[in-house]
Amino acid sequence: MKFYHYPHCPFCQRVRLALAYKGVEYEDIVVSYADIDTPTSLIGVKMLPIIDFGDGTVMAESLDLVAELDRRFPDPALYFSETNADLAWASRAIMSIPGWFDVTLPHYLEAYADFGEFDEAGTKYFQEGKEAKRDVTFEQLKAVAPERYEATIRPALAAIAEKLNEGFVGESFSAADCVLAADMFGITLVPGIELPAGIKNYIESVEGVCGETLL
Ligand SMILES: N[C@@H](CCC(=O)N[C@@H](CS)C(=O)NCC(=O)O)C(=O)O
Repeated sequence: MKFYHYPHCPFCQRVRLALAYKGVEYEDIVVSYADIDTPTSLIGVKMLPIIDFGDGTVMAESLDLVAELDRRFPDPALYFSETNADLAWASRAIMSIPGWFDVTLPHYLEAYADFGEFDEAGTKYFQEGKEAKRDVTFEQLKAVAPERYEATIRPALAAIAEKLNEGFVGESFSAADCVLAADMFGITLVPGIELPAGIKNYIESVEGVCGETLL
């Protein structure tokens, strides 16, 4: 089984946590962010994460992959009766916060500089693509990050921390936690901001349960 991923990518991190939780053995394939051919030859577009299960099944889409991993490797289970509503909530909770990516994106390059995806071409592809899409430079985004964090992200994270109340999304650890912790992780890379109480502990406890660190 082969796992193709970008180490910085929250969608890939969702799957990485699920793989680790289940103790599944796999070939770890870090793809350069500038490598168009590898993902395109597997699924027709440049998008990760992808798993080649080695039996003719090649799949993308993080939520589908987590579900498929649970089907193929049921023990320990990641899905319970309440998981679907929790997962639906978790999969939107972070990514729907206005400004989330503007604040986190510029910091991935330094944090993940040594993981293989941000080689020279990968760094250029990532930075130029994201800057062009937003019509703003990473330096400009970094300069306004603390202000934007205060305006939209800190209040949203505080509400999430209150909902978690020092526990997991549901009654016990589930797929929703792989998704929520992975999606949140990027904010821990942003200097000069203060995270609401409980957020860092939550991410660390998910990493601990899975036995995987996201950086
Ligand atoms: N809906 C997909 C989204 C995956 C996705 O957006 N991956 C990004 C990396 S974070 C990607 O491959 N981007 C390629 C590019 O922008 O060149 C999932 O949940 O897996």
